[in-house]
This record gives sequence, structure tokens and C-alpha cells, in this order.
Amino acid sequence: MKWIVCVISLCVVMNSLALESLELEWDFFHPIRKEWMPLGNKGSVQEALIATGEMPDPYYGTNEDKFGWFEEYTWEFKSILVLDSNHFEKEYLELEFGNIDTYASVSINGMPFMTTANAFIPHRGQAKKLLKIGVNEITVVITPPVLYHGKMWKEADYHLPAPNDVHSVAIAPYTRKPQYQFGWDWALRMNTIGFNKPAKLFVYNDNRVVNKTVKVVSLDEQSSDLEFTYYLAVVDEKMYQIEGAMTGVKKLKNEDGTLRHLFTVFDPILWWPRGQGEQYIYTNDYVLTNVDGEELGRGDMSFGIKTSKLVQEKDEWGTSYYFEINGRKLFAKGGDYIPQDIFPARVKDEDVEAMVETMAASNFNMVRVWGGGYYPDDIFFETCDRLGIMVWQDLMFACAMYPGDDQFVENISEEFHYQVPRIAKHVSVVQFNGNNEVEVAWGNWGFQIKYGLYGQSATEIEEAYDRVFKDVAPSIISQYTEIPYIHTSPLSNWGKTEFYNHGSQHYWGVWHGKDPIQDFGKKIGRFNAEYGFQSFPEYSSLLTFSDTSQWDLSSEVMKHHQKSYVGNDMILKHAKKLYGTPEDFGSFVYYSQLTQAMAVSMAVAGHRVDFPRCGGTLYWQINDCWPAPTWSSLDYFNNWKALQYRIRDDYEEVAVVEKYQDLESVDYYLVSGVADTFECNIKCEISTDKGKLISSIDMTEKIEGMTNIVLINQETLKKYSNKNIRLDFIWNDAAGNTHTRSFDRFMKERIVPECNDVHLNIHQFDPETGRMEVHVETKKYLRDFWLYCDVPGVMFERNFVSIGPGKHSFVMHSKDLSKDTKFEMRWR
Ligand code: BMA
Repeated sequence: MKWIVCVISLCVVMNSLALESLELEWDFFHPIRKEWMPLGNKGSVQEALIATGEMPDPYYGTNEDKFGWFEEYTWEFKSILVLDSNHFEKEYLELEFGNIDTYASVSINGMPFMTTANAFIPHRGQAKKLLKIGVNEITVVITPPVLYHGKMWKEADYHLPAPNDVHSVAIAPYTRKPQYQFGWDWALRMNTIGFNKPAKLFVYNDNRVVNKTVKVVSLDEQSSDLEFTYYLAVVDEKMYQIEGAMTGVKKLKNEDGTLRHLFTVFDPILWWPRGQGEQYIYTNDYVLTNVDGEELGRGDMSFGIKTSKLVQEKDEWGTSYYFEINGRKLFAKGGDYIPQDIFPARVKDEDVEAMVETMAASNFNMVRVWGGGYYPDDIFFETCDRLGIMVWQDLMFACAMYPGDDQFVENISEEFHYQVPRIAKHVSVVQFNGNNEVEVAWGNWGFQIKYGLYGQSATEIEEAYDRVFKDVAPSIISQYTEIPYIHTSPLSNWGKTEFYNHGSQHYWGVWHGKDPIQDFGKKIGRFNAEYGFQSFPEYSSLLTFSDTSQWDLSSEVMKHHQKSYVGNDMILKHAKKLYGTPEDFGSFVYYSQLTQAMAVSMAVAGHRVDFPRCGGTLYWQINDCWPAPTWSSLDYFNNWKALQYRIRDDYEEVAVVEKYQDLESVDYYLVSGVADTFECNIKCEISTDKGKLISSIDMTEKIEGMTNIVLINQETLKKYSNKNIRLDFIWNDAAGNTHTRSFDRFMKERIVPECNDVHLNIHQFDPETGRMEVHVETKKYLRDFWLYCDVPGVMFERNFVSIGPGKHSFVMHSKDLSKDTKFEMRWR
């Protein structure tokens, strides 16, 4: 056996080492090669063996299939911790696992320390009694979920439906581990085994803060009462002092492991979602001290003040579903967020921050954290607080039926007691939702027939649902926060006309049904929390998992990366209808992105114009966890698909949108999502594809709050029905800023311009800033012009735009750009 005595990093040092933490470094035992190998301070055994080259990149080709064996072994991990007498002078030596994935038994120096069964929470315990001066060995044995539940699964009278779990022992619902790692219709299966966050030994006297929350207790114009709670590692009866930069000095008694105090903010400044007002945050750093005035730790307890109300009332249309923030009815616009990688440990804080920044740059005001992933880290919520993105937070349950026995309920209760206060602390959070599509699945997905669930088993499943989502979750959430809770999304299934009149909606009639694409703009729920259409990622992303010989929809690799049962033919079917038969795979990729952009844009225009009947729109899905064809608007490498550009325009606070009645008839609307009253000057120029102006319309409208007005309707456009026209809109928003947007409607057959009619050259490049300006000169009109370069993650200021005859500038940014960057252009 090879012993590696790891150098332990000594991190956090606070005020004369009041709180010291030692980060553990792990080795793991390779069960086949029978040898110890290094893992690092976090990560999975899969990642470790990819790093050594023993395992290939699971995203490439069909390599995913080579990873099944990991789930057939238990895995042993070991860390060596060298301690000296100084450590033992401190009162507490506490071992905290930021994450253990998932079923583990932990021993210290051969003595049992703890067992774990939940990858959504940290696990901690006092370890002083088991530790000693000198060399200590921490051992963790992790049993993969399929092995852990194998016996139960074999002997069970019935199995809980888990249609996304692709293993023959489909035990995802029994396991508190991100559900997408069991397989999903946009994800590979990868049951990671290891630690998604570092484990640390905390060495301290008295106590330390392990979680915290703020609750708005009351709010009116004059004042707001807030309750601050600090959760402590040690339950004692001692007095402590919290000194907050804003909240001042509080001497508090530790009651059941919490320090709690009230604080009144006079003349409160409210936090508003972006577009509605300021994102005001009260900065409040704090210091924790003991009665003798010794510092025990410090941190950030900044907070914001707002109220959120979910309004569900009977009205003239059915049952409403919209958010009122600080008493103002809002239209929510955004998308659904999934984990940014199949390997959670790979996702860095800056990746998360960049993702939220993209949401803000795309004019979102809401994001839904979807229930099949994991609870995001604080950086996610902090960035949403800062940028004014409201958060709809699912609890981590999706598309399956879940147990409701005491042991499971105890496990999820512990999870909620940790996650709810941590998340609710953030002012951007406006809703907790029990699960994704669990109720709708039970009612509509044929589970009873498929899984043989009748009588007693069906009753048990229904009772479990009620217990978990209608009793346990809401009663725990209400202990911590006033943020509204709803037991599921959607509340109303897609299908019959009446269904769209009530509550939240996930509209899947085009992808999972046979609806025509224009139904995206017609079948409008009261709040549209999901709807979407798939596309392929761009060429540089495709090259990371395939070579060009496999660029064929029927190749093994392309079939393997398409995880939806519906398949690539659905993309092709709608792409053909809208854009014609693609000549080759390259143009298929291009058309797939245009089709997706068109589909989602049709929906968004329909939703926005339907306000106040419709309370919001969240398209499925913002991002990817691996490179593959999916519903995402940003691919795995953060390349903006055509949809991301289109959504940015559709989501402007004061926007011009194109509302489809059917493919031939459209109306152009101005929609305002802001509360202001302002004068809006709108100009629309209609010209031919040769650039000849044929009509110019000027309007001045008084915009009073959130509303919409028709700018140009289908009747007016009828006179151009035998022409190819372009519409250029210019308008101002409430702050007086000018906005522009162009659309085109080509009703006449035409020959797509040849390559020799179009020229590109790099006009300017600054290697320092990574800014590049490219000039494109064309003799003919180019529709949906796509400028593509082979550098992943380049941010183009605009793309997928139609350009007329003349010279056009395109600006892009990336540190990886160079004079040798290769460009490719596509148009139609
Ligand atoms: C919804 C989502 C996901 C799924 C998507 C596409 O049901 O909640 O479960 O990936 O549709 O099928």
C-alpha cells in the first residue's frame, strides 16, 4: 500500500487563528488495479481517472458507455491528517464534508464517525475524541446508489416510476443525489462518486457560524422589521456577540444552536427586479465574538428588502398565476437553469457568475432553478441579488414519484432545514416550488399502466406525494421565510384549451405532441414556466465530441448525443417546413438554430402580448451540462445560439416583437414591461431587399405602465404580400434610450446569394482586450446572416441578423481571438 502523506493546506486564518481550517486531500483505492491513487481535495473518481488518461472524455463519441463499471464497485477514500498539540488546545475539532456523493460511511482512525445519505447538504460532526496528535487517517467508503438500493429494489413489491433513470435498477427517486446524473433527455448518465466540495477540519474554541438567514417580518413605507438568524455548529447555552456593520452590536444567547435578533430598518429602500428599479442591498459584514470579546469568525450578512406574492385568483379567464413584487404586478421573463456540468465539482464560481451575467445581458428578470439538478451555491444567488434576477427555486425533485416513508422524510427534512434558510436569505428569491412535473407525471404519463401501480401501491404513492410536497415542505419553508411556496410546476397540463386558463403551464405540444410550430404563440398558459425546441450546437462544439465523418443525423455519435426519445427528426421536420431542406449537415445545424429561435420567439411574443392575462415566460432551457443537441440557448461552451440573440431582443423592457398568427400572418407590437408612463416615438421603415424605401411610418404613443400596442398589423402587411420586405423599427424607452430592431418578410421566391457576392475582412483587432471588428461586404441581401468563428465562447455583439447590400461591421470579444482566427459565414 502506498502512503501519501498529504500537505494540508492551512486556509482561513482569522484574528489570531480563532478559526482555523485544514482542507483534506484524498486518495482513492482503484478497485480493479488494486492501488491507491490521488484524487485531490474534491471531485469524483470518474474525473480522477479521466485526468490520468485511464478513462477517455465521456463527452466524446459514445464514450459514455464505458463508464458503467464505476457503479459496480464500492470505493474507498483516505486522507491523512497530521495534527499537533496546538490543534488539541482548541475546544473543537470539527470535520465538515461540504459534500459527499452520496452513500458513505466515514471512519476516523478506524472508528466509525458518521454515515451519509444525502448529496444536497454538508455533513459535519465533532471529531476531537477520535483524532490524535500525529498522523490521523480519515476513511470514507462510498457505495453507489444502484448497489446501495439493489437488495431493496429486488425485494420491493413495486418500483417508483423514474422514467429518466436509464439504469435497469432505476433507483433515482430513492436517492438524494442530483437526478439528472441518472440520465435525462439532455444529459448523459454519470453517477459521480466522490466529493463535489472539499472536506475541512475546523479547529476552534466556543463556536462558529455554519448557516444564516434573514427574514422580512414586516414592511411598510416607514420601516421594515427583519429577523436575522445565525446557525451555530455547537449547541450550548452560552452568550455570544454579533456585531453587524449595519445591524450593530447584539449580545445573544445560543438557543438550540441559533443566535437570533430583530432589526428595524427605517425608511427602507426596496430591492427591485431589474427593469423595475434599483437592486438595493444593505451591506452588513459581521463579526462573531465570545463573552470575553475574542473573535470567533466573521462573514457577510448583507440583505435586501422586498415582498413577493404569488397571486392565484379566480378571474375572467380562469385562475391567475403571477408575481407581485413590492405590491407591483410584474411580467416575469427568463428561462430554466440546469446544472452547468455533469460533474458538479468542475463548475467554478466564475462560471456561475458569468452565467447569471449572461441572463442579465439577455434582459431576463427571472430564472427558474429546475428541480432535477442541485441547489446552487451562494455565488449564484448573490449574483442574482446584484443583477436583479428573480429566482424561482425548485426543491430537488423531478419527473418521478418519490417515497414518503419516515426515513426518507427525515432525510429530506434535514435537507430543507439547511437549504431553505440559506437560499431564502437572498432577496432575489421570489418562490419555492416543490417539484418539477411530479404531479403532472402521475396524472398523465401512464405510470399506473407502465409500472403496474394500482390499489395499495397507487394509494401509497399519492399519500407520499401529499406528505412530502403538501405537508413537510411547506411546513418547513414557512418556518424560515415569507417567500411563497407552490407544491408543483406545472399546475395545469398542456392539451385541452381549458388547461391554458389555469395556473402554471409547461407547454410541450410541439416537441412532445404534434402541434404545428406556430402553436407556441397561441397556446398560452397563465404563467409559462417551460416550453422549448431543440437545436444543435455550433461546429466548434460538435468537433469536441465528433469528427466530420460523423456529421450525419444517422451516425452512432449523433444518435448517442440525442437523448430525447423524440429524436433529431423532429428538428429536421420543422426546419424543413420553415427553411427548406438543408443541403448538408452544416446547413442543418444552422437551420436547427434558426428554427429553435423562431419557435421560442413565437412563444415569447405571444406571452408578452398576452399580459395581463399571462404573468410570465420562462423558456426551456438556458444552458447545457455537456455538448449535445438540446433545448439550450447557450451551448456547453457558452456559445450563444441564434436563440440567445433573439431572446435578448424579445426580452427588452420596451421591445418590438413579432407576433405570429400563423406562418403567413404576423403583427408587430410594442410591449412595455416597465411601470413608467412615457412618450414613445416609434419609426418604422419598410424597404425592399434591394434597399429601396417603400414606406415610412412615424408614431408617438403615450405608454402608461405595462402594456402593448399594435404597430403594424397583418392587414397593413397584406399589400406587400408579393414582395420581399424588411422592417426597421426605431423607438425609445422610458429613460429616453434609443432601440432598433429589424425583421424581414420574404413572400417571393428568390435565389440565395452566392459566396462570391460576400467578402469578409478583419478590420481591427486589439490582442490586449480581445476586441475584434470584422467587416462584411455584400452585394445582395443576406437573411439571418451567421458569422461563425472557430474559437469557442466568443461573445459577438450581434449575430444571426439580416443585412442588406453594403458594408456591415460585426464586433466580437474573446481573449482567445487572434489574427489567425478562422471565420465562416452562413445566410439564406
Ligand atoms: C420538461 C423538463 C425536463 C425535460 C424537458 C424536455 O419536462 O422539466 O424534464 O428535460 O421537459 O423534455
